[in-house]
Amino acid sequence: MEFVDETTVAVRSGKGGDGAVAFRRERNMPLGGPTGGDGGDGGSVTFAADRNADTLLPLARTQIYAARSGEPGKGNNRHGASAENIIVKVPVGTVFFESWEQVADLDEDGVSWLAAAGGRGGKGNASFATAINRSPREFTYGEEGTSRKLRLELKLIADVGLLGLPNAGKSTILSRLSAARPKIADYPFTTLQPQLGIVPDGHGRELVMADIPGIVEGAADGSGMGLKFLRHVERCHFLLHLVDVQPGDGSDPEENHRIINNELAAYSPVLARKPQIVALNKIDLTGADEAVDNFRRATGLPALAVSAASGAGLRELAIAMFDLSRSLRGGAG
Ligand SMILES: Nc1nc2c(ncn2[C@@H]2O[C@H](COP(=O)(O)OP(=O)(O)OP(=O)(O)O)[C@@H](O)[C@H]2O)c(=O)[nH]1
Ligand SMILES: [Mg+2]
Repeated sequence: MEFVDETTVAVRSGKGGDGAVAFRRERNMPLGGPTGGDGGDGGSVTFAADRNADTLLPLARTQIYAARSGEPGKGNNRHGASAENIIVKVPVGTVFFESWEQVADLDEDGVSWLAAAGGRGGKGNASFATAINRSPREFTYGEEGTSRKLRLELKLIADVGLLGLPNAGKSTILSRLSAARPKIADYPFTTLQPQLGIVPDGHGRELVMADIPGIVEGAADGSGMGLKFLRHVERCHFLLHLVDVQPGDGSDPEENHRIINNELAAYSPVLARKPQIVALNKIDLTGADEAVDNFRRATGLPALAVSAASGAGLRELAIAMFDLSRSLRGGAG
């Protein structure tokens, strides 16, 4: 399914039905007791986070969610029917903005937000009868509904953001560590949309990892896909920075590592400060050992050495991720 992570929608709740004015008809009495029923409530519009939803595409197609009005009250003390409420399912991690102000953040499965409450139904004249006024003509109108224009942004909820230049082997790593089966190919820009995978540790704990594709030199200035997918790692606890240790295009691993960090810093200082695990990938290639040493020496980083192809170092990588995750959460989980 097409991945849409930003859209605008209009919502409108229904007006409440008006209260009715009616009287019992009895012989000998021009005006019997009041029997005007209350109006029904207008329908509301609610958004609910659902972990089975993974794109805002259905909302982008629909554009407006308008609930119906409640029915007016009737004679014989009959109340008008209330309109049906609309519940719109959105992916977990959907954030709502109204005129640039954040108004809701559905960051957990099952949580919901009432975006537009239905107007309450009006009172029929039966509600106004008193000992003194036995034939009231008063009633109230149903409340108006509300209209809002909302902008929705999906920020995937992942623990780990997987970054690296095109062709670094991000999709291959994701497919080795999780049950996700992304497309893998020996050319850049194979992956065009963020992909999620769940990494189990074998002891009942798991980490959600998001592969963020499309970061290239100059992405901050709009090159290629740009940096729009980086918002999906804003809430990650840490990043897994994957570096091809022996790039086929002859480029330099340290330089490639720097490019990603520069783009991160250009996008957001907060993101640039997130803890990183650096992993050098493709150590199965000949000459990789020397390249690993060079990288560690040049950067001073304790980069892990892995091969997504052969599986070498992946266990250590997984352990490092779970350890870091635990220490970032203050020892819990
Ligand atoms: N030799 C070797 N090749 C690898 C390894 N990991 C990935 N590759 C290859 O590198 C190429 C790119 O791998 P992908 O997983 O598609 O890379 P990616 O980072 O997801 O690339 P994009 O989606 O284009 O950004 C593919 O041909 C993979 O088979 C590895 O550990 N060793
Ligand atoms: Mg990929």
